[in-house]
Amino acid sequence: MRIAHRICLLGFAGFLILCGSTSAAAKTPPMNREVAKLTYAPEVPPLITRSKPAIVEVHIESSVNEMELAPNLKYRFWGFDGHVPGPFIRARVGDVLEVHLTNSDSSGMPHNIDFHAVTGPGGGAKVLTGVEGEEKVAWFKLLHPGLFIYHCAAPPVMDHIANGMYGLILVEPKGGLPKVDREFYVLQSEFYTKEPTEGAQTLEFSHEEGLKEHPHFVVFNGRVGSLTGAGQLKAKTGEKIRIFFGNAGPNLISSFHVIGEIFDNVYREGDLVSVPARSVQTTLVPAGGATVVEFQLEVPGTYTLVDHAIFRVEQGAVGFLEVAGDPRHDLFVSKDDPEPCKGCLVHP
Ligand SMILES: [Cu+2]
Repeated sequence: MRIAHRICLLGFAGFLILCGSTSAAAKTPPMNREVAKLTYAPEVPPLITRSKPAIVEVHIESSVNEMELAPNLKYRFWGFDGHVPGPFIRARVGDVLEVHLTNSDSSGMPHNIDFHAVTGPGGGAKVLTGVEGEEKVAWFKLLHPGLFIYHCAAPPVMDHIANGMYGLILVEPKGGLPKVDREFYVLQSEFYTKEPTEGAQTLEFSHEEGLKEHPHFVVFNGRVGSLTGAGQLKAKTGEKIRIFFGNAGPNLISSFHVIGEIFDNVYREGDLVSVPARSVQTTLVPAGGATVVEFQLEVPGTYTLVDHAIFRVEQGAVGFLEVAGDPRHDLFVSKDDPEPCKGCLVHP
């Protein structure tokens, strides 16, 4: 068994050998190899232009980093590549994902990755668990197109997710996705913290609050304000945009909505095979799920991304898309100037 296993790994390195045993091994044509271009939210890697499947090499590091969770409040995030959410991975159906996961967490915790895009035990977690200083390598053939969450699944899994170990992997369908003008990576998640002591500048994780499903923060892209101010998304009228939206949970379902827009296409639950839903106001995204939405921009101004379970806006689930362009008085006009919306979190 051990010898067969080694032969299989050698096969993946050059000639992909699909194996159960050496005698049953079957060869497929050689696959090209490429190193995945990883990006961090809200950036998305470029469209795949090749026509043949490839071995897609992905290098990811797990670590613990103190970063800002809310203005003037820090948190010890457990994350991938020092980012929360982790890198966006873009591949295509039929590709082989070659994962190199290095544990750089000096606290001594083991980490791994469960890719929801991977077919096999634990979504890969069972073969990727590594301790400090260790690099684990595994190969997974991507059988299903879609937009998928990945997350650490080392025990206790809920703590590893709650502390920031997640991201998105896009498996493009055969033939790829239609070109749009801009793509964005937005991921929602919650954070559960203890009541801060007076003057504390660092918040501490609370497993108990997680059990009660009482988050203190519900955020986009890992912190309060990631998509506001300098972080707001930008586009122009006339453009078609696509948002890859994930919900890492760990507990809540998201009611994803963009104030002032109607989604032209919703690839519900990240399903890139079925015909998308058309003309949708708000779409549900389960914990551990994702969606892809597309819409055309007609009227300039500020649009607001929210979880329409609207109290969550006060917990951080809000972001802006600033759209530049000439007014469209044929579509949106008033005899009065816009009223300032003082103290309003959703209409800047
Ligand atoms: Cu972990």
